[in-house]
Amino acid sequence: MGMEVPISIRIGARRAYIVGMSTIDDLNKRLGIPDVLSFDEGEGDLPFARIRSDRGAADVSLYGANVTHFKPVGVEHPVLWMSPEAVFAEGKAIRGGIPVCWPWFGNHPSGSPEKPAHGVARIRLWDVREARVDDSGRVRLKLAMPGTESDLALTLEIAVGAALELRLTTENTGDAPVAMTAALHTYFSVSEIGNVRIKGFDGVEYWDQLEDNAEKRQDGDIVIDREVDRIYVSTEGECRILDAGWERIIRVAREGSGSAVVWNPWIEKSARLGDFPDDGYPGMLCIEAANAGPDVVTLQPGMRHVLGTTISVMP
Ligand code: TA6
Repeated sequence: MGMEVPISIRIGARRAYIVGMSTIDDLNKRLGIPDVLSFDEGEGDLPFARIRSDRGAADVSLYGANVTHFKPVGVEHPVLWMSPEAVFAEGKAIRGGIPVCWPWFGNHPSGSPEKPAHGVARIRLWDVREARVDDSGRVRLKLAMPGTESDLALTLEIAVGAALELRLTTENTGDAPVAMTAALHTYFSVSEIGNVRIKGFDGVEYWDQLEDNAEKRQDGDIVIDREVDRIYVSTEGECRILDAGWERIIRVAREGSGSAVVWNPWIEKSARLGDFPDDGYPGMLCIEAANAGPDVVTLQPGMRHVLGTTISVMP
């Protein structure tokens, strides 16, 4: 399939998005839940789901299936970071929240300009398949990326309560094995990067993407005092972001993820990114549940793979 362009129509001066042949009004009629879930046109007139459960709030851009906002009830600061210079427009990845990197992480192995960095999922308009409140009071959305890429079909399940859960399911709909890499590219909001330590990777090997993937080993907690762009390999466990400035610990659990990416662009790279403010890097940190680097998933025909992450805040 070629790159899908979101289906939208212009109504007068406004642009209306047809999400899986549903307008925003259709979505609200079909899937809206009073006081809990509604759909609207948000930044860039893109379609958004707004979730307000009694234990947490979240926003989801249907363009890119990006959870752009998450804040548990009782937590003072939002958990996810969004660049103030993020561009919300077709063809551009949203700089912040949780971009879905799929079905390749980083640059495409072919290097073809037809294949955008971090894949196609984050620049497609997704359909909404299901919306419900589960027995534990969590609001659950199921989104589906239209079409396939290399015979791979993709859905994302999002659950919002005191914790945020994402499960990205890839299915091989073809008749040949397909190799893929992926990441839930989570941008976390932190008080100040100098106040932060990351626990959970002590002794773990990583590929340093700033040194041609040189293989190194983590000694103790991760402290960010320069540009960091690392793929931690053969690691499945949870990690914790200790933020002394906001006196909180963000817990990041992963499922179906054999690797984790840790990134902060620091000064020079931030300056090179047009949608990233020069003074933005001290307030953010990416820790990504991934299948990246050597952690390639090969899906046999008919097989499914789930890549998941659960994000929560501990006092
Ligand atoms: O996850 C880290 C990384 O691969 C970095 O190398 C940097 O490129 C970042 O992703 C953001 O990529 P993007 O294509 O969203 O600018």
